[in-house]
Amino acid sequence: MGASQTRSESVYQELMDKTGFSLEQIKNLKKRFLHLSGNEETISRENLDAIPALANNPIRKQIIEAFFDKRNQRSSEVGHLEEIGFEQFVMVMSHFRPPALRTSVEEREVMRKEKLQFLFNMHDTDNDGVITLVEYRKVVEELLSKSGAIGHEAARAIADAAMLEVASTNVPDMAPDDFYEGITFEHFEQILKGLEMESRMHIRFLDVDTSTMRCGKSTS
Ligand SMILES: [Ca+2]
Repeated sequence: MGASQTRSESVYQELMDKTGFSLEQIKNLKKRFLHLSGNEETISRENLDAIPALANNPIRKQIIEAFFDKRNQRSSEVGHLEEIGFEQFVMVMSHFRPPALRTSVEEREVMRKEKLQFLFNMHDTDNDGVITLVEYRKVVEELLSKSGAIGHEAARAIADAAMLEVASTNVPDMAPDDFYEGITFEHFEQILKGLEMESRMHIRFLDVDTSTMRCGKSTS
């Protein structure tokens, strides 16, 4: 018992170093993880699919897939996992961690980039570094078809028009018959420049309100 306690504490320490979460936050995430997995070692897509708060999220599929995307494990591996363990779960969750109060400008910039990369990966499903029109259409169609009020063709037209606008903003001198390959990460950064991503990207559907996570210690 004592030995396993020590082991989990050292695993936690490693996770704290890697993610910037406090011990208390990691322990909270552990509770959440066990709840989601039904006290199992790993979480599957079905486990996340069963979260009621996610049921009506228009990009539920993308959010769930992001948990199994190896690119979100802060390593250079690509591909998809069938199931994720606690450490992998924490690594994904760390993308939603808001900056602590005493975060330097440089650190904020790094966090912002990481969060944007996470969002970019959600759209760039084949990991070729470009969000193509086809990939973009898929997201928009899913977003709009969820409401039921709009047909497939209309959704596609909206996606195409939005993409055209992105293309004309990013490549202003593009000739009419030029082919726009899609949104690169640099373009993506430009598009979302005005957005304060580093503190905005919250996650509430797991009952883990990361916006309050910045106050690591409870005051009571
Ligand atoms: Ca792509």
